Amino acid sequence: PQPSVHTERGRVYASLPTGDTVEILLYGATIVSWKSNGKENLFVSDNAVLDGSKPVRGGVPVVFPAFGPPPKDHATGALPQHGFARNSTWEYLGSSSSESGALSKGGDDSVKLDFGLSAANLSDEHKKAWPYEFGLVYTVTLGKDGLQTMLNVRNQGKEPFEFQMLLHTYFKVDDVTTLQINGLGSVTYTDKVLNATEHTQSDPALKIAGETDRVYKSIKQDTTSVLQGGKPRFDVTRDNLEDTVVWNPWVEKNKAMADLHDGAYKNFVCVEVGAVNGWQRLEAGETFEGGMIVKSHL
Ligand code: TA6
Repeated sequence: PQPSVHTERGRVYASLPTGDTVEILLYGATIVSWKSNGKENLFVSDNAVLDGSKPVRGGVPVVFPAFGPPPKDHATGALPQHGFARNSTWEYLGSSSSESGALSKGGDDSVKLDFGLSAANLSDEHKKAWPYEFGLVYTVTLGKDGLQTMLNVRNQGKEPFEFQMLLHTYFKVDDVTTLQINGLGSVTYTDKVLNATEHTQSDPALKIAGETDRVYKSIKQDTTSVLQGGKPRFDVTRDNLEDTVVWNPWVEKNKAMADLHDGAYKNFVCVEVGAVNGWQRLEAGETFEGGMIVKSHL
């Protein structure tokens, strides 16, 4: 049997002969479901807004061209928090399953879905706020060994521009209080819960015991792992990206977010790979590509 892909009502669905599935909204090119052996890997809030009126609270929102609140004195300063990619409608460019992705030997054990966004797809407001000729191609590859996403950024104009990018992944977990995150030991991070002060993590493992919002930077080794109850659950490997954000809103922030249902914080942790430490500069005609490979252990 071959992988199957179909689109309906602004969503693209793909499945493998193994039964693994992925579902992507054209809105934000937001992956809203990735199932391995029938088990959901991604968290989407019960109160998530899915009609395109605001970014999805969950799945894998694409953050571009700025991470967080854009600095007022920067070219991205007039854009919304986390930029416009996650709240614009992308074009579905098609699929291929003969590709031999990094996850598999190609053939029918992987299916690659391509999505595109360019200045032409933007609202007038966003185009005015950031008037650069850019082109994004976002590739989601569902493989038997996991999920790979890559964002290709091209400067199609004559002016150089600066950007940040990040994949704001909400991983579904049984209990955030009994998980640990490995791979960030002795890495320097900005702690946004402690007034954006700089710290270096001494422990090899990070545990979530309260609101957590840390931007780990220039991480040497490329994989961050989430263990649930001491057992490996997700391995997130960065591809040409050096930074990883770990976020959990905990009780108070959860209550303050209308699109995050009560108690939701217990069932997700965001491990977000990106290039968010400073700005990537693209000269006219240049491209940048970065992404992740996620392995789900069941
Ligand atoms: O990635 C962490 C973060 O920047 C947090 O500071 C929090 O703002 C989170 O993103 C969610 O942002 P959003 O704009 O989706 O509500």
